[in-house]
Amino acid sequence: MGVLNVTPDSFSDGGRFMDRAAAIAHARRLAAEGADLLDIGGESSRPGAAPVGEDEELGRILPVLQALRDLPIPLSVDTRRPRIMREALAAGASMINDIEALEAPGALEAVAASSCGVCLMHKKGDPATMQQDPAYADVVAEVKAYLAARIAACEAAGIARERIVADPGFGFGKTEAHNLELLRRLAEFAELGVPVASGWSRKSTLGAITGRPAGERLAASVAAALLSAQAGATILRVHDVKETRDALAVWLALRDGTA
Ligand code: PT1
Repeated sequence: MGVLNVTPDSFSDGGRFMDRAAAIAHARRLAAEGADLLDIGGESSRPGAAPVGEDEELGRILPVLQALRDLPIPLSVDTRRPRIMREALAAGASMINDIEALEAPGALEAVAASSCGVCLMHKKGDPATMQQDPAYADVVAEVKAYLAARIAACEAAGIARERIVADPGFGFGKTEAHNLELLRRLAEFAELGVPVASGWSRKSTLGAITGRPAGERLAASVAAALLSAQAGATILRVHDVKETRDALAVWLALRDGTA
């Protein structure tokens, strides 16, 4: 899953893709580099990010979504808002990626009314404050129980299990130790019975490990993506599609004896 930020304040792209044409061109490049899926976001959710108005978010996402409908890969929209979900689905989105796991009033209904896929992500708190001393007794147990409950809520709302992906939400209300514990035990999330997604790309825990700023976390991001895949994640949310695919190709050649 290639990341397409259509935000002026995104944590690593620094607004370079605010320009609509640039965002569209970048999406085409990610697709050409081998992305199986693109995730279009109009509101940054990195730590400390402020919420964006609904009309502003819609105005960022919809034109890009419409311009990319001819791509041969499905498009996901990263949003917490039911109105944006409905408009994005009407404009051809195939998946909703929600860092709030459809908790907003009306979100379950918006997704249930279509046949799209949905990514349910765990977070503790809101992006503006979520890194202020997050605490868990057992981070894996708590995140897993939350995702299981959200999967059950989806099924009760008429969203079939086959449409659902679960994501532990690396960096969302988690310390470096929490993020590492979740990655170390990521294989346990298979017990949820749905595909697992993982997003480590350029995140601050990789900065803490390597001592590098967001723009220099490529190798660390590829390593985290590969480790996620080896632990069973089948959707990797990444900025650097080409490099991640190469790393996966080496592992898959070894695993499957295809080279
Ligand atoms: C993610 C994800 C996402 N991450 C899904 N959607 C972001 N499903 C946005 C940092 O610590 O992992 N899964 N949508 C980006 N969010 C963050 C969070 C970016 C933390 C940066 C950090 O640097």
